[in-house]
This record gives sequence, structure tokens and C-alpha cells, in this order.
Amino acid sequence: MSFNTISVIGLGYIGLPTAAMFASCKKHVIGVDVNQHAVDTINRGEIHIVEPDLDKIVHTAVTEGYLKAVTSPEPADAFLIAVPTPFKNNDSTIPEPDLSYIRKASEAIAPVLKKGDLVILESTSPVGATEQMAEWLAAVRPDLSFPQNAGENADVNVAHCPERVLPGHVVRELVENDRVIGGMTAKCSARSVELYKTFVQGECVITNARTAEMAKLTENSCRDVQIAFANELSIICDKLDIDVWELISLANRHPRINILQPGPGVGGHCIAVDPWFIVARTPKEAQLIHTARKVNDSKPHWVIDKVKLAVSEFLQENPTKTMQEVKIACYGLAFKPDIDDLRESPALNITKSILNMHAGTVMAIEPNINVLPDSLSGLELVDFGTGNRADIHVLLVDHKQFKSATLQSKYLVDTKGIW
Ligand code: SAJ
Repeated sequence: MSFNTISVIGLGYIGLPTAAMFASCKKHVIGVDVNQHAVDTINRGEIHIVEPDLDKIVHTAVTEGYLKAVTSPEPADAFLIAVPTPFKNNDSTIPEPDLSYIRKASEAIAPVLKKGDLVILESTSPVGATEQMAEWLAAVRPDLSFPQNAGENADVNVAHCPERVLPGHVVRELVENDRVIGGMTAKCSARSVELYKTFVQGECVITNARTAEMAKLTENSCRDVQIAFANELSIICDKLDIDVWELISLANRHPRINILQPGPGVGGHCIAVDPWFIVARTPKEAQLIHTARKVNDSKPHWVIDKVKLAVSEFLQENPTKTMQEVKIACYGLAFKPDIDDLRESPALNITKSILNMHAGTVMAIEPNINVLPDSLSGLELVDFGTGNRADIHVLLVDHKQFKSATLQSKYLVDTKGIW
């Protein structure tokens, strides 16, 4: 049976591009989101997120009638769940995954499920979440059979197929990346491959649901551990008066060494979050992964201490100046270079801390945004030339505009090593 109508639950950074890709292949796509503003925006043929090339694809899909957005699920042949999996809001030292969005989404689609449907969990999830989702579906629909009880004969097939696309390159990577397909049975996997082959040109590699869940967590934990290694090196080198950037470029000349780049900390929704899903599940065993998280989370504090030191050195060497007269410029607010995404950004958090602790003027230079978020009231958004006239300079993101500029100052905290 082919897939004529596909429903995507959660129209955010992953769900919307995925829905748009299916629609661009002339599939009828029903996007579902609880956010009325997002639904209205999409139905006008516009987008509510920033992702290169996505606006045109969504506009065409909506205009041609292949994509529509709604707030409550309608029948379809396949359902892809792409909702957030944040942390639970408790005081635990190890943050625990919150599956309530997945639960709500599965309980919302359950009433419209029919025999032959496929349900795919795309959200990054702790090991066991797909089996849990199948239980939630079965609890609402005792009249249908599911893989956990009926195996290959299930009425509804269930799989985990994690998204692995890089923000800023989503449209290309959705098509080109290999896809891990973790069906609860072989038939669930085969049906999922058939679905993704609508637009995926990469290889669809089959495994089981638990391994697929762990594969996604492993990829992001691997990157987190590697960045932690670079961040720890930068702190060691600072103490030993060695240029960490030169050191890494020398070490990387070894044919089997590829050290990543230090920075102000690790941001975004993925690398700084997903390793906790492993640590929360296996706290005794996940020692290295846990330590890497702590190393990366502590890097912003180290940067702030460096800024404090630069301010006190400046005041010592300029005794006529008062603290109120010292101007600090922070270069970059986004969570990584050449994007406008400020969510979970170490650069933003460091700038906020500097703003809170410093009595004088704090300026931000962020070429990718025009308006500052409300939480930064008191901060001045200025151009590069104005920032240049500050007393203390804090480079937080290696945006291309900063890389092509030069800045020389005795009072420079350069977390990306470009000046
Ligand atoms: N960073 C460094 N040093 C580096 C590389 C990155 O400090 O050498 C920092 C960045 O500045 C940023 C953070 O790490 O703050 C994360 O950036 P990123 O580019 O490594 O990753 P994300 O969060 O944009 O996307 C990741 C990707 N995962 C991997 O590369 C293994 C992407 O493929 C995933 O789909 C995405 O997470 C996700 O959704 O899980």
C-alpha cells in the first residue's frame, strides 16, 4: 500500500522542512501543530522559523495545495512525530528527559489511526521511548494491534527514524544524509524505508528502534566529548602560556588526529541536551559523557572570569578611569557562526552575565539580527565600528564578518582565536 497522505506532528525546525520535502514530491501532507500562529503562517505560504531555502519550498507546496497545516490531527497513511523532547523541570543534578510532548502527540493521533498506518518517531529520544510510544498508542486504541503484541502482523507499524540534519543546511541534508531506520519489526522498517525513499537520496540503513535511538544520542555525545576535549585543552594552554589554536593545528597534522575547536561553550538544542539522555539512563556507566557535559557547561564561567580579569587589568593601567566608564563590546550572540539562532546560546548567556555584573556600558555586535530579545534590555546593539571603540573586547562567535575583520587590543578575550 502506498502512502498518499502523510501527516507531520510538530512543525518546528525539523517537522516543517520534512513536511515540505514530502509535499514537494507531490504527496498530500497534513502538518499538525498546537501553535495557532505557526499554523496560520504556514497556511499563508510563509514560515515561522529561519532556515535557508525553506520559505520557497513551503510557499510552492501550500500554493499548489500539497501542504496544509491544522491544529488537530486528521486521518493519514503515515504519521511522523517531530515534537520537542526537553528536560523535566526538576532539581535533579542529572537532567531527565521529558516525554510528555511525545505522549500528547501520540494520544492526539491515536483516535484517527486505521489498519495499515505507519507511525514514526523522529524526535531525539532516550532509549525505550519508541516502545513507550507504541504502548501509549495501544492504550487509546485497543481495537488495533501494535508491534509489541502482534509483531509482523500488527495493524499499525511503528519505527524510530531520528533526524540528523544540521541547522542552516536542513533542506540539503534531509535529502543527502543517510537515514537510520529503526523499526519495531522488520516490516515496520521496510515500510519506513519505502516512505523516506520519497525524497531521501542517502542510504536508509535498517536497525531496531532501540539502536536507532542510541545511534542519535551517540552521534551528538561523540561531538560533545570531542568539543569538551578542545575546551579543556584551551584552559590548560591558557595556564601554560601556549596558543591553543596553533597547538591544535599542529596536532591535526598527524594523519589520525582531528581535534575540534574550543569556544565559549556548547549551545543549541542538541549537543548540550542529548548526552544527558544517556547519562540519566546509565549514570554509573556514562562517566566520560557526563564529565564532557560538565566541562562544556563550565566554559562560559571561565570566559566570564577572563572578562573580569581584563577589566581589572584595564583599570589598573588606566587609573583615571572608573568602572562606570569602562565600555565592553561583545562580538556575536548566536549559538554558532553565521546563523541568527539565539536559543541556548553560550554567547548570549555570557553577554547577559556581563550586562548584569558590569557597571559601565555593554555593547553587542551581532550582524545576523536587527532586534535584541527583551531579556537583553540595557544592552546596546551596535555596528562593528562602534564596538571597536570599546575598552574591552569579547569575541564570542566566529561569524564570517568578524573573521574578515581585524581587531587589535591589549584587552581582548577571544574565545574563537580569530583575532
Ligand atoms: N562547537 C564548538 N566547537 C566545534 C564545533 C561546534 O564549540 O568545533 C559548538 C558550536 O559553536 C555550538 C555547538 O557546538 O555552540 C553545537 O554546534 P554543532 O554545529 O556541532 O551542532 P548543532 O547543534 O547545530 O547540530 C547537531 C549536529 N550533530 C552532529 O554534528 C553530530 C546535527 O547533525 C544534528 O542533527 C543536530 O545536532 C540535532 O538536531 O541533533
